[in-house]
Amino acid sequence: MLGTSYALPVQERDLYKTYDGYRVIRIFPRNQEEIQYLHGLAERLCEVMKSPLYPGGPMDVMCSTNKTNEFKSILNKSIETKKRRNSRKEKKAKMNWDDYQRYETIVIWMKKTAKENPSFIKLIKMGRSVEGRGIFGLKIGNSPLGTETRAVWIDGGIHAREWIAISTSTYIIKKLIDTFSSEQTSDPVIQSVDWYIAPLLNPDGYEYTHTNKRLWRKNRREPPVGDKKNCYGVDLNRNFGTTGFGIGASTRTCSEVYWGTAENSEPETKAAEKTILKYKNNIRVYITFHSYGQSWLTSWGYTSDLPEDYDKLYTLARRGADASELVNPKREYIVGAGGAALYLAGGATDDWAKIEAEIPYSYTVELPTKKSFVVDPAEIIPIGEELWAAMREMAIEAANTPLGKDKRLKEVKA
Ligand code: 0X9
Ligand code: ZN
Repeated sequence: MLGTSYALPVQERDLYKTYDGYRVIRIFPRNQEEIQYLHGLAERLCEVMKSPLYPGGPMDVMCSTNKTNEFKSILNKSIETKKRRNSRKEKKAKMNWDDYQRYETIVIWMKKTAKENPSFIKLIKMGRSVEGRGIFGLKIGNSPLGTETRAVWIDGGIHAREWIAISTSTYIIKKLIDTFSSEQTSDPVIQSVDWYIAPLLNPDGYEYTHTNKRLWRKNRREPPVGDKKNCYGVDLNRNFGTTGFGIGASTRTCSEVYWGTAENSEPETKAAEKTILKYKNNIRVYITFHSYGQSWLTSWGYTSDLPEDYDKLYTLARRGADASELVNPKREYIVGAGGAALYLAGGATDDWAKIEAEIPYSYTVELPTKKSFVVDPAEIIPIGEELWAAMREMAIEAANTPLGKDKRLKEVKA
């Protein structure tokens, strides 16, 4: 075939052409779109020496000296534009529950949602993280009893790697929006109370689990000056200033349960505390989503002693767990006191909410699975549905609980 009239002219041309002052540029296009684009560009300015046989394979382009820079600069510009377009696309990623969402997507959605439903949603700017990310909450509700309206608080994502806690919180926001915004899906029980939801209390840690280390737990506090180990991060669920601070926690910066330099030292802690304290008179039930374990943990967490009102706490938690198990009969939630049933851990939000914010019912809910922090995204909606059913029980109880501080407070603090 070599001797055909087809190939010959090309060979002749190559034989007589001198290539002084030419440069060969090697590029690795990643897909067909890039291969096509490079062909177009190279054929216009230079010459394609070798086309890639597969995406990711090498492509050689030969350019004369005066065209080399032009070729490179057009290529670089187009790479930059593509990067910008992709990052804009990422930022605008639409909220959904088919997969775990990044911080930016969640926040944009929360802001948009509040703007679109001003009659029953208010955006709460709670504060900023160590790295400066905004921490946001939503108040959802019509406050049917004005300042006397009871409320339920929900937070998620204080531990960065517990992604299901964040998706479950945003799923509950979505269900609340559906309930409040349409006659067809309205529910007088859900609508009898206000809902405060902060789905992502530790945004820096969460982003870090997406970009660097999937199983990161703490915030991203830089190591204290002089820390030889150079370890980042405070366990925010050991940083809340309350009875038992320091129990089941560590002074070592590298520890997963490092409590910080002092009680309430972290901006994420302060943001949560400040917001809860503002609404504490109305909040009757405090819930913090964690994973993993499939359990409802009641007070106390810092001691294995049970609180005096344990029966009351247990009964409501069991009602919540039962409601979830009705939605998914295969699931089994365990109910027990954190300190007695799991391990002792002081300085956590649940003890702080009951002791310092004087909220009558306080729970840490360890979401499914039983085995791992890494939960298949296909589980986001089923788990969301289970917890949504449990929230109705919380609303019933909250609506029937007197306002003001927990009657047991004196005994608790003694
Ligand atoms: O250790 C924790 O902070 C929680 N478990 S997790 O695996 N999600 O880290 C449990 C906290 C329970 N509450 C208290 N012990 N106060
Ligand atoms: Zn946790």
